[in-house]
Amino acid sequence: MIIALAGHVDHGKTSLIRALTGIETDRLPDEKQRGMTIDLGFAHAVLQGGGTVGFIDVPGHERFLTNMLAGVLSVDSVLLVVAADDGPMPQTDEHLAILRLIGIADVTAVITKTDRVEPDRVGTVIETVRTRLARAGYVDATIMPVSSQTGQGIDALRDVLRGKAACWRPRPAEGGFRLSVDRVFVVAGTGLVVTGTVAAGRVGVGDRLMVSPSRLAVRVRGIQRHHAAADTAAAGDRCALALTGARVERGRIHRGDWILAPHLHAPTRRLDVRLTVVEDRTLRHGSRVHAHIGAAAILGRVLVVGGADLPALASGFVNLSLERATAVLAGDRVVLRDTASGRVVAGGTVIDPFPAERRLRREVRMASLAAQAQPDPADALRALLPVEGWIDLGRFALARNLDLDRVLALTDGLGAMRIGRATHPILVSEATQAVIAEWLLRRLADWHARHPDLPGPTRAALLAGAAMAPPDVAEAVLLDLLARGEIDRREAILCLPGHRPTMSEADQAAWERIEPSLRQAGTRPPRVRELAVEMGMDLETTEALLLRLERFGLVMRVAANRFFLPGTVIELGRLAEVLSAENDEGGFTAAAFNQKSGIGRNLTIQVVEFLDRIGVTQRNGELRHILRPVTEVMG
Ligand SMILES: Nc1nc2c(ncn2[C@@H]2O[C@H](COP(=O)(O)OP(=O)(O)O)[C@@H](O)[C@H]2O)c(=O)[nH]1
Ligand SMILES: [Mg+2]
Repeated sequence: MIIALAGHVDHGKTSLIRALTGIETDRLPDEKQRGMTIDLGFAHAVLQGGGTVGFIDVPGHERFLTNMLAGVLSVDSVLLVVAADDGPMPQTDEHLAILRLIGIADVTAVITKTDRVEPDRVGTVIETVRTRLARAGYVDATIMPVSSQTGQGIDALRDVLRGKAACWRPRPAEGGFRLSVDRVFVVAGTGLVVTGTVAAGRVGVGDRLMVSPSRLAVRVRGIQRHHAAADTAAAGDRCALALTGARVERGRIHRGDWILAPHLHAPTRRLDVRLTVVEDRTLRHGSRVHAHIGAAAILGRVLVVGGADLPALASGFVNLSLERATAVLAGDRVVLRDTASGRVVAGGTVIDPFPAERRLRREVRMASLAAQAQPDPADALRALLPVEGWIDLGRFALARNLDLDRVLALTDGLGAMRIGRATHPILVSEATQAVIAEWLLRRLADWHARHPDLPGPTRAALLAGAAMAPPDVAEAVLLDLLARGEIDRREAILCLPGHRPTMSEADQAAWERIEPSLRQAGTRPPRVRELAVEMGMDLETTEALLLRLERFGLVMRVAANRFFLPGTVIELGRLAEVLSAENDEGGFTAAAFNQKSGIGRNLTIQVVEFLDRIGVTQRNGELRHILRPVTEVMG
């Protein structure tokens, strides 16, 4: 169990940890000299009767609020320290507000320095603190008076902590490993070490992980939990990881970086969050903020969904755009500080780390965010589907650090279709699928109507302009239509089943002039160039026309510069069959073919090679043999 401390500067946080654990957490020379905590400190106590509690000491001074946030954002339990002589002070209130905003479940108040005041005063402070805790929602919080100086109350506090540790349910170690780095240092003989509280999953010695957003590949060489070597660490543990890797060195890993299972590396700069504004402040639409996420503080800009400022104590959805990408996921805590005053303005959790770029009506966007804000993934899917119409399941799984298989299983009872590639499944509501399918079929029919002489559009041409859904969703619906035979595919071309191209009137008219000319020329049809002159057209137009006619099966391109009527090809194929039958060896030579056909040597070569190509004949040295009757090949 990891407990962070919070409270005003000089109220005795560091002394309390020393009294509980014997460990001095102010370790920087500056901290020792000034007697003030500047950066995070860590200590642990083995409790009598088993269990270890780790403590995160944080600075109380407002100048070091960033460090305080890095300490409390990752824990689920906090000791709020209030000195009996001062009573609650500004940072007491600020810290308490932060705990409430980020949803710290468990808060215990400790009244310190009781040796310095009269017992009456202790009672008064306890009552004041009780009122403030209740106002922040911590109605039943335990309040313990102690003196770190005399040790009074420390044992009783230890008992309270032991009770907590005994019934503490650590976060389930589900999902991929995540840890936000709060310290980086080099240990002689060990190398680079990072520390942090494990946000999810588990890690073992030898694991290959990734530093995000830098995408640095690392391997875990060693793990320490509570200052002792360990083989694994899991969600809720504080641990130190010794990392190795080709490019691992000090300046490459920083506080606020994430150490992740490699598949979770998906840094993002835009995220949707749900925030609550602190008392007496307003979260302004468009304002610049320091966003505290994990152990990082990143500059960013607030866009309140709906565009209006969020007043004090209001909750609402906000789109945050950050200056640096970070590997946040849904459920991660966020605290915003005003850049001008440095004060905390709002806090809450990430709802969607990967909001889509599309524009949605405000009500739809609100409904979508409300659906995604449901913590249970099955509830979220069920609520989201009718609002969005489709859900990218891979992204949904990633956003919540869930196995894709688990998410797929959750979709079973939803009465929606799963389409798309296995690696990129998309859940589409029946209504949305019907809308997209209808659009695709109508567009394809329109295309056929506009281009009756063409077999059909390419996939890209058909999908272009499908604006009601992202391209991958429309494509997934298309794949489904292909699988169900509602659309046919010929090579790269799509068409409605039964679509036969029909010739344009102009081509029809041209064909009526070309056909007699080819027929008259018999087995020696004119070259394309000659035909062009005859028709009074230029060469290019003639060639394009002949290629279109070929698609309708009216002519065949036997040589680069010559098109034949199919009937003529059959006639010449029969000739080859006759020659073969006459020959003792069952084959014929090109010379024999030339002699019999009288079409000339050059054209003979072109014709017999064409017959080879279409599979009528097969060449064996000088001789050619019949493979299949020409009428069968021409079918
Ligand atoms: N008399 C007395 N002094 C205390 C007690 N706790 C802390 N102090 C003193 O208060 C000052 C600030 O304590 P420190 O632990 O550094 O406070 P922090 O800023 O909250 O970490 C130090 O001089 C401590 O010795 C206590 O219970 N009794
Ligand atoms: Mg301190």
